[in-house]
Amino acid sequence: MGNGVSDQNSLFPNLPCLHSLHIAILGLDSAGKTTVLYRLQFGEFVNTVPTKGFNAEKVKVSLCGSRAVTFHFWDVGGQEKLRPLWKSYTRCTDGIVFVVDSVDAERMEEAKTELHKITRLSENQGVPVLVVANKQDLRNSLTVEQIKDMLALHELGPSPWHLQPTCAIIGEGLLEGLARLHDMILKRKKMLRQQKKRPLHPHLTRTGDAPLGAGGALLENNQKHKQLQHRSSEKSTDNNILLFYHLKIRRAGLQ
Ligand SMILES: Nc1nc2c(ncn2[C@@H]2O[C@H](COP(=O)(O)OP(=O)(O)O)[C@@H](O)[C@H]2O)c(=O)[nH]1
Ligand SMILES: [Mg+2]
Repeated sequence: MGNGVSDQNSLFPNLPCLHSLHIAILGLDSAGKTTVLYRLQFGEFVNTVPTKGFNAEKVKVSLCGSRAVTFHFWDVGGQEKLRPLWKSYTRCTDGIVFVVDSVDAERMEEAKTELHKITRLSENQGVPVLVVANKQDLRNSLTVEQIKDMLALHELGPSPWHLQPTCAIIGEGLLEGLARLHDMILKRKKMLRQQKKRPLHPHLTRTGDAPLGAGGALLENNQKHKQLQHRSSEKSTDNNILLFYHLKIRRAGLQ
């Protein structure tokens, strides 16, 4: 299997890469998040098991127009008890990929609630969102228009968004969606750079400067994580440390 991890990190594969884009992959359990991640990483279908913690992978993707972009994906478990932890993974994120199961009409309202909850957090205001309408290969999948209405995407507020129909099993629609997300991220970064040049009132903070240190909140959430999961594999411990330093370095780089 080919590995899409960036060359620049090949000597130190676990070191955070400042030039990669931090992307949180969220959505209800069984929507297809991990299938999306592995499809992008390996270029083929990988059978998944329900994600108890999260998967973190750096993947270099060739987008349309021969742009090669390194994404650092954080695919987080979508079970109800794990959702309070999502906000740890969206702190300082460049973008959110929110995956929905297009045949799961019954839980579309629940998906809507979670999507709006996470995008309304103050630190996520304005963060671009790629909504992935997955499992479009299935016969009774809802249409993109129906999903747009059911998720009330027009009410997402200041976050720019794009709704992409996909079939993660064969990878259809994923690169198009990522290209749109990348465009939205670049646009926002440009806007933030311009805002930074303008003087601010001394009592105001800029968007993205979370009042709590990212590391502090993360450690706080890690404790909840342990209580909730009653399970801590070596991989997830390594990944927690990796996420902690990744966010610390990103914040230092942003200041
Ligand atoms: N038919 C179909 N099944 C999919 C698709 N994407 C994922 N699945 C299946 O949906 C199930 C849940 O996928 P998974 O990636 O583990 O979901 P997660 O809980 O969101 O990470 C698995 O059985 C996948 O094979 C898709 O595009 N089409
Ligand atoms: Mg999963």
